[in-house]
Amino acid sequence: MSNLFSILLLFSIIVVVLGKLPNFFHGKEIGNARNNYLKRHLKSKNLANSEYPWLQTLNFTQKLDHFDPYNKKTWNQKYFYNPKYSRNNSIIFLMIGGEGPESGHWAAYPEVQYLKWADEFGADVFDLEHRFFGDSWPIGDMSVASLKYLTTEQALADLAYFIQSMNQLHGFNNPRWVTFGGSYPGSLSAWFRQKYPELTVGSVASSAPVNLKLDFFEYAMVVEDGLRITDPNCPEAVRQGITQMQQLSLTETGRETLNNVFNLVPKFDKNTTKLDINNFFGNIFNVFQGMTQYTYDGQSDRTHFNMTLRKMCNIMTNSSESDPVKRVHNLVLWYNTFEPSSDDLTVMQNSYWDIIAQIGSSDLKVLGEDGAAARGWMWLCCNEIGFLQTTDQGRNVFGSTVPLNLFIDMCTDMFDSSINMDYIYSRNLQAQNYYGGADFYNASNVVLPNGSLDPWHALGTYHENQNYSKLPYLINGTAHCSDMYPEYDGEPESLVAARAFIKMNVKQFIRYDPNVDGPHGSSMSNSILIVFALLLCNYLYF
Ligand SMILES: *[C@@H]1O[C@H](CO)[C@@H](O)[C@H](O)[C@H]1NC(C)=O
Ligand SMILES: *[C@@H]1O[C@H](CO)[C@@H](O)[C@H](O)[C@H]1NC(C)=O
Ligand SMILES: *[C@@H]1O[C@H](CO)[C@@H](O)[C@H](O)[C@H]1NC(C)=O
Ligand SMILES: *[C@@H]1O[C@H](CO)[C@@H](O)[C@H](O)[C@H]1NC(C)=O
Ligand SMILES: *[C@@H]1O[C@H](CO)[C@@H](O)[C@H](O)[C@H]1NC(C)=O
Ligand SMILES: *[C@@H]1O[C@H](CO)[C@@H](O)[C@H](O)[C@H]1NC(C)=O
Ligand SMILES: *[C@@H]1O[C@H](CO)[C@@H](O)[C@H](O)[C@H]1NC(C)=O
Ligand SMILES: *[C@@H]1O[C@H](CO)[C@@H](O)[C@H](O)[C@H]1NC(C)=O
Ligand SMILES: CC(=O)N[C@H]1CO[C@H](CO)[C@@H](O)[C@@H]1O
Repeated sequence: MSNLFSILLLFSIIVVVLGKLPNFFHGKEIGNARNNYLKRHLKSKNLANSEYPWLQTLNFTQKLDHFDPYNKKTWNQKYFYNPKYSRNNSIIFLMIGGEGPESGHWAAYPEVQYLKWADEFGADVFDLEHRFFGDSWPIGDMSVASLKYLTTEQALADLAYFIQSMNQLHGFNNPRWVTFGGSYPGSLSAWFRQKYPELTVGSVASSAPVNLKLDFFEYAMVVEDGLRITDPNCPEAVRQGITQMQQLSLTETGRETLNNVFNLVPKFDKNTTKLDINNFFGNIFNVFQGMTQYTYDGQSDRTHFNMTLRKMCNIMTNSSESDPVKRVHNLVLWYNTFEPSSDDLTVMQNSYWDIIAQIGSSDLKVLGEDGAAARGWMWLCCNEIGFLQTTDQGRNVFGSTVPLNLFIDMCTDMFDSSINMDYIYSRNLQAQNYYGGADFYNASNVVLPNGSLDPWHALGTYHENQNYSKLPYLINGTAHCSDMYPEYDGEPESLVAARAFIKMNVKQFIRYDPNVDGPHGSSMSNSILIVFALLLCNYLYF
């Protein structure tokens, strides 16, 4: 573990201090290089190469548009290649990059679970960065016209073309690829098995939301479940705080109180609109999200001990603080010490329009690395996958403080007026129909682990079919992507069992079966199948 720590410490020196972006934005941590082990920061890429001399950082000539045969444009897609464990020239593991810069750690840090398995099974390892994130730019700006090329279908087709090309380049013999991914890349890993089954033998899709719900109010409900499991008095304590804050937000003097308690910058004033107030509650909800989503995770001491449901409930039920609103503020202060959103930890950034001014730009220089990642992620959500984390339906202790409208407005304000309610709804519906959602997701040889405390697990799929190894696995008492991280002392038994289950199935997937795999594998008819799949996409999508 000491190795992991030195990596974490190293990164704390190069923390990107964000101007106005919240530190936890829309279900995703932004720009905190210390912490985000899973989507390790771009800045680390050069360090990674000196840390892991065996790791190769390479470019792949990728197609711009897989669905237009007349479009011959190409671009450089970044990938990592780790041949350290390669013993077989046949078994290949692919880590799928997601909504942020991909770093070498996920291809090379030996304690990461799937890399331990790569070592054991002698696999070649690749890690492909997602288009429009990190260094992988099909087009050098993020205008709406350019972002039309940022879709899940293009990203899956990138993976397909990458796999086919690597098979040729490396001359893999009877290639048996297994894809891995966590969170949104977990969804891609699941969908890739569904859409391109002939290119892989199996997939692990960790904490994969495959239900593309636009209004993801269930997130808040799982947070509440987590509070209740932790301490039966905790949900009520949260409800008291939020309800009082909501009442305060309705009057001018009440808003003045909020200004003072939370040290808001900018302050609520006479010009404050409903949008500003929704945005404020969105920022408050972000803190509850950030404290829950990685609770007890193996990524660092911070998530083991400090950013946990337990800690959150201790603060929210603190009997030495009689004011429920101040308890919420204590929570914000606590969270800021681990996820600073500005230099002054006592300040709460509170401007909707500052966020829009940054993420609303299509210029990569204005956006910066973190702004670009946030914009790309928002685009995926607004344009296809939904996942908008509201509190406006179902039972939950957050009341209706974070309505869907906040995010619909955000989509329109960040992109343009064509990205409106109708557009967002219809694109989301198309995507849901295309992938099938939680109920109609279907593929063989796929393990779908989720954590019971992870709010994202509510969008997972749980229909099992052992006949063709569609294998959901709910891990009791863990959070987001917990199965992917290095082992740690005192981890729950359920996690140990989950990893063993995943590994056992990966082993099954890659098992060489001469009756099924001919001498040249099963890839003969691939190109025909792919052409067919592409036509289908064309038909459905463009
Ligand atoms: C990959 O291509 C980018 C430009 O798209 C370039 O900046 C970078 O240096 C290339 N990296 C390698 C390893 O060739
Ligand atoms: C590769 O692994 C398979 C089993 O997974 C084994 O049958 C085969 O002999 C191995 N090939 C080499 C070159 O090690
Ligand atoms: C409110 O908006 C008006 C018009 O934009 C502006 O003149 C005024 O200074 C604003 N008031 C405050 C307190 O910001
Ligand atoms: C987390 O909290 C523990 C005490 O509970 C403390 O010893 C440790 O330094 C903290 N770690 C981090 C990274 O904040
Ligand atoms: C409890 O509340 C008091 C008064 O606000 C504060 O000083 C203390 O840090 C709080 N403890 C926790 C665990 O939040
Ligand atoms: C689901 O996938 C399996 C394996 O590919 C296939 O045998 C089965 O027919 C599919 N079921 C449906 C309803 O599509
Ligand atoms: C699995 O296959 C068996 C035998 O073909 C069949 O009876 C059973 O219904 C199948 N189970 C599922 C979940 O499809
Ligand atoms: C999950 O774990 C908790 C505590 O470890 C235990 O009380 C509970 O019964 C478990 N739930 C299931 C479904 O196994
Ligand atoms: C099988 C299973 O555990 N399904 C659960 C998935 O998560 C939702 C939301 O928390 C639950 O309602 C399901 O029971």
